Formats: sequence, C-alpha cells, structure tokens
Amino acid sequence: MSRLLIAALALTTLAAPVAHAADQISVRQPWSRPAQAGMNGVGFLTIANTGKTPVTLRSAASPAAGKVEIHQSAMANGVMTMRRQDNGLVVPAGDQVALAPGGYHLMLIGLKKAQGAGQKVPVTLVFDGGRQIQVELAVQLAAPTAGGAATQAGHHH
Ligand SMILES: [Cu+2]
Repeated sequence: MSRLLIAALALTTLAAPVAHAADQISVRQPWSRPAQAGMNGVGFLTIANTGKTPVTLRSAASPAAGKVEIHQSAMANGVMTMRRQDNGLVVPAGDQVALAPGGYHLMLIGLKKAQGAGQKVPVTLVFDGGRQIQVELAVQLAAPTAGGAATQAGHHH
C-alpha cells in the first residue's frame, strides 16, 4: 500500500507543468464556422504536445472578437451545455487534444464583423509560461478531414 502511494506521488511530481513549453507544441487544422457580426464564433483545432511534460492552454485572444474563452460542450440530462474552462486545457506529454464540435472549443465572444467561408480569423493561443502561438482559423462550413486530404468540390488549387 505504501509503495503504491510513493509511486503515485512520484507520478504527480513528474506531471507538474514546467515554466516554459519550448517547441513542444504544434497546432493542426485550425478552423471556424461562418457567423454574423455581434454573434459568438467558434474555434476548432488540434493541439499536439511532443514534449515530455504536459502543457496547458491558459487563454486565447483574437482581434476579431471582444474576448475568447475556452469552453467544453457536454450533454447534461439530454441538453447540450457549455462550460468555461477556467483552469485551462491540459495537453498531456506525448499526446494531443482535439477542440472539435461537441467537445472543447474556443468561443469567440462578440464577433466584431461577420466572418464568411474562405476568410481567416487570427487567434493567439497562450500556454503556461507565457508562450504564445499564432494561428489562423480557416472559416468553413464543415470540419476538415483528418490529414487535410479533403476532396471538396471547388477547393482544388
Ligand atoms: Cu462555447
């Protein structure tokens, strides 16, 4: 029993977030949906952590919205609800977390102007230690397919 406890404590220590996230974070397929000015927009993307320590997405900001919050959608008694993630979003070491419809997402509160398909929405992701990553959400009607091998009509370059 005591041996188990020691092992658990050791794991907890190893899992403590470090002060800087270095170059261990990559962001894939950032996208958003069309929305009207004054409404709330969404931001979806996948954050991969190739490092040996967890990283935490603390906050996000965008010049396109009054403010940006990290939300989680969940079904509660048959009703879809959204909860703000005030403690941020942890991406475990060597793992990835998808912000996707029905789950985690960025909520762009109060869009300053309408965003239509084909436009890009700049967002700054702020991780623990103050490291920032700039992404551009591609505004589109449907989620991108994994690997980016989409063959949507009219989207060949
Ligand atoms: Cu939300």
